[in-house]
Amino acid sequence: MSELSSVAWDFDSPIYPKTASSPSVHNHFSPDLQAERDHCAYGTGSFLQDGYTNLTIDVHLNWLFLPWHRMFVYFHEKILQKLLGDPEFSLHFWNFDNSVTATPRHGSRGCYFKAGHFVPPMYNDPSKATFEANRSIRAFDPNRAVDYVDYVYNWNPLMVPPAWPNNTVEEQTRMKREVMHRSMITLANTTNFIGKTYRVGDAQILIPAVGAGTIELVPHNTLHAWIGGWMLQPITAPIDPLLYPFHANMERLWSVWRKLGYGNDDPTDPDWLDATFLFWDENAVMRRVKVRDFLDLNALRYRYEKVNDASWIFFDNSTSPSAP
Ligand SMILES: [Cu+2]
Repeated sequence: MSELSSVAWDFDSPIYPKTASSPSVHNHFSPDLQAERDHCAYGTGSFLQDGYTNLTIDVHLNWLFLPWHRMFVYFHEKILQKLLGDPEFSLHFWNFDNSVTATPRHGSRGCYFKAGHFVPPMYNDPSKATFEANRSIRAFDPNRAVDYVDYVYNWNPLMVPPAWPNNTVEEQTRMKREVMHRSMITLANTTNFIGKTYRVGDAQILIPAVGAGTIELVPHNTLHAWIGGWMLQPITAPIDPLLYPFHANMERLWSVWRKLGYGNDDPTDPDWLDATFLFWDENAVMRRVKVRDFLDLNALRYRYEKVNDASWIFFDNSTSPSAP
């Protein structure tokens, strides 16, 4: 996968074929619709667990979040490869966490100019099939950088936001770096990072701060809220093409976390490793896949373009306004 930051993007490379959609009706096509059904089936608590009449299943707010969404993105990518007739096609990732200063500057005020802090232009251009009108106004305003620091932040008492009183660009940026640092490092031992255990017989977890892993809670949940529109609800989020590069970056962040050290490693609990899901593959064959089959990125033939994660990895809690 390659980086999809607003500075590195090639404007002329549509992920979706331009002919596949009619902007006046829908700006997405069938893989999204199938994805919507998959996500709805597993992601809204609409199914009962086997053998129970009162327990539902959900892949959010628990330890299934990261592996299930990796499967989801994987099959989506496979289906697009098939439709495009291009086995080399790969989804981009939108590394919204990239707070390195970008050139050129963005916006009429020329103020928020961090590389990953904007909805990538291809997804904000009404002439592209990757555009979606049903988003919050925030996602269209070049003067408003992505914000994964909002009131939702307070859902987890461990993650009370740092106080940066003057709200300058650099303070905003430092706050975002600190958020990433907390979600990926400070608070991110295996249990906290992957999310709460969730086994057959367990009640669906409904309170984000109770079950979600650190990056599911922030920035994932908060960015869904920031983008708004279809992205506000699991049942509709797959309609917005932005979901896929967004989640591709979530999966990338998981792989970054694994490499950070600190004893970071995936759970070894068989209830997690053998959790099994059904997905349609690129040949319209229903596949039964396990979490354990989606942990080795080499086996999946995934490789991520190297990008700059250093700004939040080495966040040092300094308050110097001149820090990068
Ligand atoms: Cu989801």
